[in-house]
Amino acid sequence: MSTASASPASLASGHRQILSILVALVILVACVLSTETTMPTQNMSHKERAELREEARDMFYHAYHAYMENAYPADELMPLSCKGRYRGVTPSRGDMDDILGNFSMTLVDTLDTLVLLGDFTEFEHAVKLVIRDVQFDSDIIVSVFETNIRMVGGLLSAHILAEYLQKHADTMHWYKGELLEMSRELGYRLLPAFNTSTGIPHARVNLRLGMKDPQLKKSRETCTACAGTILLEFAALSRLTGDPIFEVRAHAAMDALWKLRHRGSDLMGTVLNVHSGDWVRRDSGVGAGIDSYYEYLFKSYVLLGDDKYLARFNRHYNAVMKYVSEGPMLLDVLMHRPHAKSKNFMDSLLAFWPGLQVLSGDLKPAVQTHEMLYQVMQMHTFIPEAFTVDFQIHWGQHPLRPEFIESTYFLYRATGDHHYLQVGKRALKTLQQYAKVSCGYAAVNDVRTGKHEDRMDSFVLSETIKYLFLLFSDPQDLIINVDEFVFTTEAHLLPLSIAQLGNSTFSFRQSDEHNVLDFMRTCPSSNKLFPEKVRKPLRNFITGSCPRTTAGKRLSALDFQASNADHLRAVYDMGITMVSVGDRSQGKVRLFHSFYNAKSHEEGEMGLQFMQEMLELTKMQSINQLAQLQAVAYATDEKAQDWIALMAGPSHFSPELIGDQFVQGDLVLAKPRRACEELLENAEEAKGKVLVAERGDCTFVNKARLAQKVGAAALIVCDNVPGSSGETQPMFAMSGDGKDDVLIPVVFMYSVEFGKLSAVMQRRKQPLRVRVMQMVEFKRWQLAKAQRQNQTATVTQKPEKEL
Ligand code: DMJ
Repeated sequence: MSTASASPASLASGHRQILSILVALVILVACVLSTETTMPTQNMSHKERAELREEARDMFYHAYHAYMENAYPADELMPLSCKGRYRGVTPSRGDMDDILGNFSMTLVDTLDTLVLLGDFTEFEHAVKLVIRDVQFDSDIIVSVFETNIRMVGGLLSAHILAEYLQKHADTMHWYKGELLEMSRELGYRLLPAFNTSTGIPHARVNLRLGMKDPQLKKSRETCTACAGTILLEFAALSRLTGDPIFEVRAHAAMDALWKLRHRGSDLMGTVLNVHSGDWVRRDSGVGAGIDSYYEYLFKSYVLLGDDKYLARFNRHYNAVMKYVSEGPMLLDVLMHRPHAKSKNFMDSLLAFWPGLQVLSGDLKPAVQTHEMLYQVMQMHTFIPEAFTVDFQIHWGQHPLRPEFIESTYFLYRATGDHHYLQVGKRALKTLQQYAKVSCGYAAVNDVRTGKHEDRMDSFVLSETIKYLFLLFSDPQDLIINVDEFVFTTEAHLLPLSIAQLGNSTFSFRQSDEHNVLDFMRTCPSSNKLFPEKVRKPLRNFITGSCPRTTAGKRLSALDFQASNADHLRAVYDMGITMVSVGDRSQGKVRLFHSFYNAKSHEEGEMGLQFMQEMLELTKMQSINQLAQLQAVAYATDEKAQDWIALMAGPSHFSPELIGDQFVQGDLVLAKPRRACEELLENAEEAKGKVLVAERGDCTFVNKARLAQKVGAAALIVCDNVPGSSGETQPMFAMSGDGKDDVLIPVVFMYSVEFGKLSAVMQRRKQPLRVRVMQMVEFKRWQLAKAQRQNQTATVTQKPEKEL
């Protein structure tokens, strides 16, 4: 491909592929380096396991009591201020608050964990509180997905367990199905969201007004996971109440989603228009925006016994394994161009995937991806919200999510390998050391600094600690047999016996074009697989512990996959060694080639060619990186003759400044500086200017929306980690939330670079005027200027010479 003639899109995708190959090379070396310190898998004694179980129990009570004593009836505990978070009262965090409905979410979400812990007294007390205090008739817009998984799921599971205790523990005889009635009422309040031409529900609904809330008039977009994570709860709701409407609506939404798959690739995008059914974001992976859609396809089959869902799951699963999965990594591609990677980072939500793979019987890739995630965790203490393919931090937040522990639990259950107990122990101790505060557990704002955030999501109690407790419990320690239940995406328990309640509304085996058997993957059986054998090659690439299975034509740099043990061995045989450079934690490597190390002269020649190709690819990678790098430039003199540019990172959610486009304006610092409120104090001043907001407290895109609302020409988000710099840290692109409503350019600056700008700003008496543009364009501009100056100098010198 000639770079000069390629279109920008194909160029970008080509570069992305190359980039992923290169960074993949780095990642596996990083695995090797970082696992040198990995503890060997030791069997865990029964005593230690029991101690860890009790520690998980203590963790639960520490968080639960902190919430109950300081926050209840609020939805969430704010662990740093040690008080409750109420919608409409606590300062808004923007869209993130759609999760809150002033319905005591944390308590509802936690009810079934109390039963698993065997604390019937507290469960009974908590159920009474919920019945007494929780109501839904509020003029509040909530997320349909979150309300369903946390509230409807929490109420249903608690109802089922309350009846179970009545039967098996001779307690709670006063209970008459009140929680089920509450979940029915809440279900009804969510139903207006399903009135769309496709049947795919809106993302948000007003609990009191349904879709009649004027703020919802423009509601169009939702994510695939949001629309596709309804069926388990709604089917249970219908079957337990005898009211078919919920299940009918949820099946219809699933059917509509299925029709939207790309017929060529069988992949789904992440954001769509609920009315037209058009895709808004065609990125396709297994993490944010789509995760639990796949989970619910598979679990709907398990819970309801409808094999059309298994067939659908298998179709998608095959597509994911074909296009998205790359060795242990899972990288987004475009659903309509699945050979092109669309991102070079992964998000922490995809950590649920190995757990789902275990349930579906594909253990080997589950072990691999889990191992990769474990490497990331060891490198950064917690798994950051997003990390690049070479394990660098893309987004450093960690809200104490459960997914990695959930997968650890399922892998342990499937394999019995004590490695997973050791992993769980490390996760537990990390939470204790870095997230525990006097009032609960606090989310980590940035895994690099360990700084806390005033946030404890309800899933910490309903999932994170629950899965830890389950991991360290033997079946006989538990009051219920968890194997008789399906865990929803929020880890609520729905009994398999729900299938027996049947569904009178329509036939389950409706016409479906797919034969399940056509899509069954052949996969290793969990009985025969020893996970250690799968994990080990990921740690021992360089020592070449894997036998080389294929011989044949030369491996080219373009085909090279660092996740492929044969490729690494081939590279080694060609006389190429990899040596780590700089800080080991960055996992950077340099390649060296020598004929002396090659297995044969012929392979030495191949190695030389491989090195040349690698060099070419590296050059292209830096061109690509340069193309994405943004610049914040300012003039150093009054006449604006000389300019300096400071590097900045782009964003995924704002328009790209292409070619010689730039935005110019005076710099204005946001007040308050993090720009997370409804409005800025200095909104007037910010109009038409380049606004600066500090990173933190709310999402990048929320800051951007606020900047746009006050009429700023552009936004610079500056880092909140002192001393961070683009010189020492990889530049990244800020992620958004899938909506395309930000129309002003938004760039990110690390602290050192912004510090320079801020120093100039303070020195100047006049406001500092800056230009936001592409770095490559800035360089071109400067070059052209220098050439012009040279020419002028030559022209003015010429006559003198002639004289
Ligand atoms: C939970 O609410 C659920 O697991 C959901 O499916 C994904 N996000 C959170 C936990 O990270």
